[in-house]
Amino acid sequence: FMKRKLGLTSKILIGMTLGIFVGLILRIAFPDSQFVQEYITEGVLNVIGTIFINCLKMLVVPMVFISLVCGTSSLSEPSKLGRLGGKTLAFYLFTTAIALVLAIFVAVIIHPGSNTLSTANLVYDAKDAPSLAQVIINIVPTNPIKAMTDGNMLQIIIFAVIFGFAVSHVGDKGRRVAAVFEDLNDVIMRVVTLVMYLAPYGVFALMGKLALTLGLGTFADVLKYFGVVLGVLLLHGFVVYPTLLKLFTGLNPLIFMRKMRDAQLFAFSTASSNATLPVNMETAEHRLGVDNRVASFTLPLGATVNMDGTAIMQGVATVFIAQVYGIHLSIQDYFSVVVTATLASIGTAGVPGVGLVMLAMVLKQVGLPVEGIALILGVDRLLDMVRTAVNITGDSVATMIVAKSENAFDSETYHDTNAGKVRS
Ligand code: DAS
Repeated sequence: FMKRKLGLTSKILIGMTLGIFVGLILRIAFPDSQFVQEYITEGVLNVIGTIFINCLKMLVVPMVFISLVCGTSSLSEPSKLGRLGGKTLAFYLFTTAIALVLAIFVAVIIHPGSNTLSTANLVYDAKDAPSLAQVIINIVPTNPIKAMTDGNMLQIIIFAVIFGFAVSHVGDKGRRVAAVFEDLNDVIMRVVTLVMYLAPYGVFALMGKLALTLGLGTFADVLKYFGVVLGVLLLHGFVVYPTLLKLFTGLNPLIFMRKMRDAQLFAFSTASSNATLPVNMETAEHRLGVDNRVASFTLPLGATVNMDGTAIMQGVATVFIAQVYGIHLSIQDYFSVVVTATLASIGTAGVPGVGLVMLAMVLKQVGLPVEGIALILGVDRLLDMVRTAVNITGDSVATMIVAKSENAFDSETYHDTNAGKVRS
């Protein structure tokens, strides 16, 4: 039974549960053991978990470049590319703004931040985030190969789109080049499914290490903050997204949510949109029926510019910190939080903890003390995992809506429960 029937999702969930269980047992049995710390937490678990994440990250640059060249070379008219880009960006900004308004509204109503929290001697060194002008200038790579070695996603996307567009404008030669990229795309997607076999083991190690290192003490005083962020994340992920999908495509959102489970579990375990991108693309194209020419564009772009989950954390954190410091925020302040957080999410890549870097930028914008971030650091890792799952789900919802509007969507694949299932 174990061999044949268990799908990847169940194996990942078993890996996750076992990891947490083993981690907690070790933590209780050997509370301050140097051996456990050195050879288990930082040893075996750290090695397996990091190798698993690196296997995923290893795929991101080649897969995004190859798949984008494939996708854009099949979009012959420039107007199509423009329309696709415009629709995608508009929808990303729209859902991020909804997420922020929802977050701020709930945080103001529930009022998680009370003045009882001590704000004495808090320290947080904020890394400077790039200015908006710098972000826009940085989008064009001066050296595409360097952009690839640096993993600069926006620069890789721009270069691949221009290169792919040029491929579709050199006649027969272009068709031969496009055919090569189609084959390479199949190969890279096969590598993705091979890496997915590692998931149960990788997730076991990641959860085990987390259970061994997470300080539960900090939860007490910021439990309300944690609860509000988690609540809005779940609301956005399980209510807003299914509603938008139903509204804009008429499709049954339950099928979407079920098929997105693997990608969401990857995002939760890795806390990295970038690392989850290969799985999200494989899901979109092979299980949800989205055509490569849309998914290859909207998902890499979304992994970088669309972070609804992160925006929710930023909205709640801003209100929470203002409440703890007893600082009143005006409607204008809230509005500038929405604008700053939406724009901040554009310039940063989908890697663990990037949400906090952007939060510092948002707090500075409304004149709140940045060291207030020190209050929420302790619970940020767990929230990062949940908000990353929301981030990539948001990318897929927008992809489905854009694909359907561009007739680049195969309804049969979407309704086929076994389409593209990874059989291990
Ligand atoms: N972990 C980031 C991501 O990959 C989100 C965040 O840090 O808020 O999407």
